[in-house]
Amino acid sequence: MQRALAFSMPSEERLGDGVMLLRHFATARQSQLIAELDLIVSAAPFRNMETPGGFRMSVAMTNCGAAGWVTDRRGYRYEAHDPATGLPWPPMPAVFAALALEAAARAGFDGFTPDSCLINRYAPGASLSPHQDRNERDFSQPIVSVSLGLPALFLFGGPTRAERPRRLTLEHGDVVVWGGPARLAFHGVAKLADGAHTLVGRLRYNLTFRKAL
Ligand code: MD6
Ligand code: FE
Repeated sequence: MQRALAFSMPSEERLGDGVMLLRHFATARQSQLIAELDLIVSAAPFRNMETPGGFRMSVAMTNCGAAGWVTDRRGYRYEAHDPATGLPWPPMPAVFAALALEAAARAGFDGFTPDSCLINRYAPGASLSPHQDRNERDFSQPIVSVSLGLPALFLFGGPTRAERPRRLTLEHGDVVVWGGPARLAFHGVAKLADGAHTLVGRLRYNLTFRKAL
């Protein structure tokens, strides 16, 4: 008799110019990724940051790597130090950097060496309103996004807010790479539905790798 597969088979889907969805690409590394995530969070705890407009974000965030994305009343930017502790952000684990490099290469972006990984934590009800990622210096570098835990509805639009976004369900282990002509596409995450993931519990994590500096 054939043994059950431990993970769904990875598959690749080009969603448009510069956008690639790598289903289950991160699943085989899930235990290492979560172990490293727990270490990062013990040094740089999740926090709900404030937007420049004074709203508290429903998504909790932390970072690793040389540069961490932050927001407060003074604006959005990258910082070398965690404002909550005054310490440098924890270093990027090798398994994170390798995953991002390999995923970017699958999408046609060779030599991706991220210096920043923003870690988002969604509890049921949390959401991220549509935005562009434009605090990085070099838009020729792609972004690699890794989803862990509960599935989320990802809204992926165009270069302005006017385009109707396409709706993608991102599941545990899925990786999205985007760059080139899609680098400044608007995108957001709908309110997370409640559920339970066997490894992660009632949460979704998203790791977003960028070359910020
Ligand atoms: C998230 N992701 O999936 C939020 N940005 O939780 C992002 O904002 C994002 O997934 C740029 C590129 C890929 C992303
Ligand atoms: Fe984003």
